Amino acid sequence: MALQTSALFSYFKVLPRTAAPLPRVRADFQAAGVKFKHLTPGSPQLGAKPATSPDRGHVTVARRAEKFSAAAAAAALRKSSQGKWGRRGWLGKVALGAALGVSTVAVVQSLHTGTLAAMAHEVNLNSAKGNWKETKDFLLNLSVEKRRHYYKSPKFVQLSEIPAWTPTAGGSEPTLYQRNEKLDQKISIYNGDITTLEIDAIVNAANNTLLGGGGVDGAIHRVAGPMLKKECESLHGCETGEAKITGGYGLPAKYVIHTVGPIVHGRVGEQEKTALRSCYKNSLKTATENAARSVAFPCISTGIYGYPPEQAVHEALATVREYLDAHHDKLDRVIFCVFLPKDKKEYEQNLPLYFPAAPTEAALKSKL
Ligand code: AR6
Repeated sequence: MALQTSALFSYFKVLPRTAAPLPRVRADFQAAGVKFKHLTPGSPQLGAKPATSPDRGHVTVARRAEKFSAAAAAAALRKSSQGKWGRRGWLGKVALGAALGVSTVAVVQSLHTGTLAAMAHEVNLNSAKGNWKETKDFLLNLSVEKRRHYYKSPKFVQLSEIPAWTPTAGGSEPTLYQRNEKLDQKISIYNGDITTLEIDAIVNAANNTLLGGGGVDGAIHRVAGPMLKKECESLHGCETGEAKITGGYGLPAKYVIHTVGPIVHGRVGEQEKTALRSCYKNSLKTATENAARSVAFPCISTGIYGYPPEQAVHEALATVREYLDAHHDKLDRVIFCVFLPKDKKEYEQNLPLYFPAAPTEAALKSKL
């Protein structure tokens, strides 16, 4: 941008001193649909009364430009953003901006916002038409404030509204893991709908096709919109225990990490346990590989796939604890998003085993 800005200034400097660029400028104006009759090398405003400074030319033209309506200027800028001027498009905008007395900063800004506005015009998250890659890139490059215009629902929950885990002293003995105060700040239980979370990534409990389904998968696809399915189609399914990432589209989350949990028929065996742990581990790995620092998990496999929630909670907590022990610098927050009251209870009861409080005096004494 610095380079572009200095190029803009050099272009300004040339304008009043030489006659050569003027026909080109005029052509640019005409191409933009602006009737700028007075802007000729021999006109009293420029050519016949040579400017002694770059400013003078700018000011004279600017005064004349007051006659132009804002609508004409907007139309000209719009035309320019359609690429009609090819590589010279931005120079044309600058010349036009100068002619209209617009500051260079404003012109440079218009280059940026004009492009975004043009893209925004094409983004329709309720339609499967359009290019998912372009839409995804567009949304990922927006600031969070700008991305909010595209959320399907006006209701969203910011990370700052979700409290970190506070271990309760005395309620966590005997524990399975060592106390680590830093990790407590990286863990939360959130009771509610995962599709409302404005964080880097939410995890989807999907199926092997990745083409949508019921439960949390259905909810995520509904809010994200049809572009999500289009991107999922390009992934060609997902093995049980693996994870794949897509954009979030109409969701407040930037990314969706799709994982496929094991289906449990009857008793939970080693295979199901390992597969469930892989879901959590591979989802976290996918998050960190994509610089997603806040991640929310639903209770994978515990709905339609029939994994008993009171057993699944241990695989979830152990895997997240072990991943955080090894990669705490890559993650700011891991949220266990519990939807049902019984899941909330399970997590509240079991979290102290994996993220324990400091031992109480009684516990310390009993060890002596
Ligand atoms: N937010 C958070 N959690 C939710 C939400 C929500 N909006 N909706 C449901 N849950 P399930 P699975 C909880 O059945 O067992 C789909 O058809 C729910 O209460 O969604 O892994 C897929 O396509 C439960 O605790 O996923 C697969 O075919 C948890 O999410 C299959 O279901 C998981 O329940 C996957 O089954």
